[in-house]
Amino acid sequence: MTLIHTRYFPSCAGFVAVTMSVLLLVTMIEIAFAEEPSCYATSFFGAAPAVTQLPLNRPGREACERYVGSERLGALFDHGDVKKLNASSAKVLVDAVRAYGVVVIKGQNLSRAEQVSFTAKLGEVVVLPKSFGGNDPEPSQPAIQRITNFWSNGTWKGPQHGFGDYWHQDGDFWTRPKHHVISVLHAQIVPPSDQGETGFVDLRGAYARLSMKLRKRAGGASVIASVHAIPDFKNGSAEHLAQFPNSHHPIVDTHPIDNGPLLYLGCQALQVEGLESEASGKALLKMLMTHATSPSLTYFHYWDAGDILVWDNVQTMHHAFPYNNDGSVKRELYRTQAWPTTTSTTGMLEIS
Ligand SMILES: O=C(O)CCC(=O)C(=O)O
Repeated sequence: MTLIHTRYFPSCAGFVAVTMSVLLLVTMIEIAFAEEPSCYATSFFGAAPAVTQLPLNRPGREACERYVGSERLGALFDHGDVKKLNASSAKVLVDAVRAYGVVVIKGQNLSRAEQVSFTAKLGEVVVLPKSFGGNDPEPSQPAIQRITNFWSNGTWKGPQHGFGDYWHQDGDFWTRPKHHVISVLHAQIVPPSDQGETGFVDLRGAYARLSMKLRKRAGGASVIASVHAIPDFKNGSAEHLAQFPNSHHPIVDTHPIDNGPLLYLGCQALQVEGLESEASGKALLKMLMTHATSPSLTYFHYWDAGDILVWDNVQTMHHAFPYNNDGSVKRELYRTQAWPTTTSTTGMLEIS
């Protein structure tokens, strides 16, 4: 036995040593020749990656002035004129919205009716009560939300006009699973390029980067979305507001399609239940908002006329940022929304 040991052990150890050295060498060569980490590298923070990987929209990034932050939001979808989008490209788009949170489409020019048709390729089109949009309906297009500082009759809305100028998630007031709303925002006229951007927060990233202690504390809490608390609905008629019961969302939540973990925050105006007191709930929501809106988790989109942004509200918050609204500058965007239609939980979506 001893003989066998002394004869075979050294050669076995030698073999292991040689193998280890070769492996180490290969690893060192791989590291030495690996490409520089790309600024397009994406981290999906628990989302199943997109079936088709897309580059991110980061023009000007080399100057480090814009678009810094989130590693995932703002993928560029380039399938030509979206008026001609076929079902398989629409499927790629819906999957990209799930995986990247926010998708950017450049160089489009859609009429209101064409925007509604495009939105219908992403799911079931949402129609909101007219009074929720500040009584500014688009004539004969109930699914369109006018997001602009001029009324449809051409008069200026005034310096106080604002819509969506706070961090929020569209659709939080719908009872689950209808809270899973995809928004489509199309820019027709935009202010000078350094103003009026839309900011986005990555709520999957916000969960991934939260301390274990805060995850545990937030794990017992939910936000209560009430149409009465949502600033954009302040002009909603009593009749329309009465159609929406409160909706409760666990703050530590999962994505309805791929089950990836995320934070669901709604907006700062919401009440929080599940903690020792209302004040503790508010304090927790404030802390999580501060964490989620930190620069490393945000993407700011600087608009060009013709842009379309498509985003998933379950996994992002957004915020309209200021511009010189003195009546001399127009900002004219149109929003539609869809409930995505899905037949599986793996991230592969079927278009209705
Ligand atoms: O105008 C913007 O930049 C954002 C609009 C908005 O908040 C919304 O569509 O919910």
